[in-house]
Amino acid sequence: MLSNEGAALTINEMGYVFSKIWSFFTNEEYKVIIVGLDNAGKTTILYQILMNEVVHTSPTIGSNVEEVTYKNIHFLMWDIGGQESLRSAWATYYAGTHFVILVIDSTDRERLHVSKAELYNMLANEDLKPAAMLLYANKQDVKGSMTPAEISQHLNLTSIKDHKWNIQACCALTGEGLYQGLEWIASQVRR
Ligand code: G3D
Ligand code: MG
Repeated sequence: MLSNEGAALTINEMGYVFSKIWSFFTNEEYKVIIVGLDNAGKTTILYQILMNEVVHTSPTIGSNVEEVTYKNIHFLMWDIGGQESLRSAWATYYAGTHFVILVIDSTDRERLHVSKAELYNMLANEDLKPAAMLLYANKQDVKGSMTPAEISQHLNLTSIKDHKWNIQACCALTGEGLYQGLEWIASQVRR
């Protein structure tokens, strides 16, 4: 889906579309983990997706971990690239994960290698073997931000053969592109 296409939806239309997409999930429990560097836009994305819905959050797991349950979907979200000591702890959340959403700050060229290292760490983890990877190239509204193609090249995504993956341009502030990413996830569920 390497593109910026797609007219922006209004907030209400987006809420409708999301509820349609998530209705695919209603018969089974799905676990989605959302990771990315601090400041990548994870929280903004999740709340944009779940807007107008009652959201249950449990802030108890840890300071940089957020847990959200929406219908039958369990979202677990944390910052990568923080304290090294926490990394082994994150891996304990991997079991049973169906989807990993890796949020990239497309303006942050300096730290793209950190996201890359974490991506390949996750891909190598046995517990994430069945998981599909959605990458959001966020902050596309910022002038000079890296394109999905550029990020894809830096991360060497085409070398990934043992996981389904997709990179989607987005802007979490407006919601543009978020729907297309979720649509890809839904298409994986329907398979
Ligand atoms: P995190 O949860 O990954 O740490 P946040 O990231 O969701 O808290 O977002 C970090 C900052 O980036 C926020 O700015 C947020 O508004 C901004 N941001 C998120 N998505 C976008 C985007 O698509 N475009 C732009 N321009 N900014 C975005 P503040 O100023 O609140 O810290
Ligand atoms: Mg956050």
